[in-house]
Amino acid sequence: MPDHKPSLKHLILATAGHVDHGKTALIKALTGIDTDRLPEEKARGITIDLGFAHLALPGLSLGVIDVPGHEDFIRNMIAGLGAIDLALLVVAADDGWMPQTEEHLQILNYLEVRHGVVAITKCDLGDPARIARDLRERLRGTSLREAPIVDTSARESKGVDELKHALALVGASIPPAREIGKPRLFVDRVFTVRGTGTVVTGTLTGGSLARGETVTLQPQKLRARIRGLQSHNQSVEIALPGTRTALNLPDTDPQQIPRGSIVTTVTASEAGRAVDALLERSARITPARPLKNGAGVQVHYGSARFAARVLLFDRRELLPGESGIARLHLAKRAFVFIGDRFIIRDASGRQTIAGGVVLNPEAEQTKFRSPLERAFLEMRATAPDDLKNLVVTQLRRDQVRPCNDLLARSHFSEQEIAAAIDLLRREQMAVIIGQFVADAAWWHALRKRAIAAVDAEHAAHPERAGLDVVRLRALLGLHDVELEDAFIADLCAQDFSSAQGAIRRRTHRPVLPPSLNGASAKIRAALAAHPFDPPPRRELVADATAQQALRFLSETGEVIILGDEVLLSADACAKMKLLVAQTIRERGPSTVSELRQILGTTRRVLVPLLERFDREGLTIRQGDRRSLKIR
Ligand SMILES: Nc1nc2c(ncn2[C@@H]2O[C@H](COP(=O)(O)OP(=O)(O)O)[C@@H](O)[C@H]2O)c(=O)[nH]1
Ligand SMILES: [Mg+2]
Repeated sequence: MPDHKPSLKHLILATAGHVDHGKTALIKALTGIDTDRLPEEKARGITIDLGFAHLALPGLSLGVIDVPGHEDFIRNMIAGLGAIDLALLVVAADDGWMPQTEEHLQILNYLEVRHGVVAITKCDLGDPARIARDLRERLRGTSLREAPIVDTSARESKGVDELKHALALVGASIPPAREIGKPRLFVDRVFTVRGTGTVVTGTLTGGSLARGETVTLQPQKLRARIRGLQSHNQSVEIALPGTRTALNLPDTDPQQIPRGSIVTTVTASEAGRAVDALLERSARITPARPLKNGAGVQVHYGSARFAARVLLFDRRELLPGESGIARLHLAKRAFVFIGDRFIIRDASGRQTIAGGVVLNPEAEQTKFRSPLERAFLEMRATAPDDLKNLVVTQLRRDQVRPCNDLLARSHFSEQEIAAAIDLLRREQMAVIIGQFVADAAWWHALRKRAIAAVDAEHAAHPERAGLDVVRLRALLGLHDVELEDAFIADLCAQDFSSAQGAIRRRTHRPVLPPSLNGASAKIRAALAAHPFDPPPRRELVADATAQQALRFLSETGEVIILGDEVLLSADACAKMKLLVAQTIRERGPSTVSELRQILGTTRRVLVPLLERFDREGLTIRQGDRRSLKIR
């Protein structure tokens, strides 16, 4: 078993450089592994597809990806770079800087590969000092500007130890692979092993994968179970981020898992066909053709390639040296995260024309050129890797989101996101309400609106309990019952309360407006005159004014409404309750008719009243008799 000692750092290294400059030979000299394994590669003597090796250095485990240098196979080259930590840029002493040296460097730059070592190869054939001077010049201003340069000759086995030393040194300065609980394996090979079934290999980032775990293959949304894993050709229980990993997915069909698929446990959202991004064009691109709005391109993302159309946000073309916001309409669905880097090549796949970083992976749901979206994208583009900026922009645009869904597809763990939300809460830029997080300014404005509506209701109808909760919900316009509930609970946490379907200020006491005094006095008098057998409701409440008075008396609890026909004073109701309980206790289970005689009332009143007592749990009906429910 390979050790997964915490002290051992796992990183992925990829080669880069022009064809025939000795990349494959150098990897063999470093690792002892010949990465050109295809028969065609052997026959032609060039690398066509990705090759893989492993290099163990003190404290460092390097997964090695050897890429093809030939321009015909750039797409395979980029597929290997989806998630690498450092580059080994190779330049032959006898050949110097060549077109794919330049193109590969631009690609590394776009992908923000900041760490690397430069090897001058075939030093037995040329003058490395002259090449080194040229290299320093060419690397100026690029992500590899500070990379050490090492002279090597695979033919004469020279410089290999120096190269290992340089790699160890650079490797030591790279932070360990991030474990954010969001593993993604970018599939670059799929094959079937007799007796084992389907195996996929790729570079694992963002989290670990374990044996027995259920994973999703994206974008095809296939579910699969991991039966076995290998890291660097050894069986393991858990594969760690930053390692080359093979997964045995026995129940899947290899035909359904093309290169470019992503194996993940992240289920928070779906793959989509539109992505908003910040595009950047290197000033070094020659010939300096513009990238036109609406152009068809190839997008290389992870180990996948997509045909796509580029919509520039606010310009007609993007020139070398410029950057701008764009929407990519993809020919097939992609599962991308905010902050992911990608490469854009022209439609015919001859030239690398731009790089980009994802600002919004769920662009399908948004209108590209709305002012809101514009503000969102422009602000996000200023710092696409800054978590606080991501949270702030998301909340400004969406106003409110379930906490667990916010930035689910980003390079940050749930804990990091929760901490960022909490920081914003303390800075009073965000509020947390139950399971939701909201933009503070928006939330306070909504609260203000709700409070104004409650106050207006109190002013207009002092006799009522408060603002009907159904009306309040409609007024909020949140279109989400859980969120409405959270809002109301938050409102009722202080100063407000909710009862009988109404929201009111806690200080609000319903008072009868003078205009209803007469009507309510009449109802009270009529109920008091015959407390146990009052006149029917329709006689007591004959008009709209009486109706309002009744509503008030009922909300204050003074009058009890029994169904559509009967009103009782609360006082009478309480007395009858005592009498019913007392009678049954003394005489045993009683019929309606017996109780009616003892109470001196009518069936019209007594039947709905007993039903109410049943509901309240005082009495229970057995046949035609009522007994007391024993609790
Ligand atoms: N003289 C000499 N030839 C080399 C050296 N390294 C590689 N080669 C040869 O250069 C050719 C291309 O090497 P290869 O590793 O396939 O280049 P790649 O296309 O960059 O992977 C092969 O014929 C190698 O034998 C070296 O250090 N010195
Ligand atoms: Mg090669």
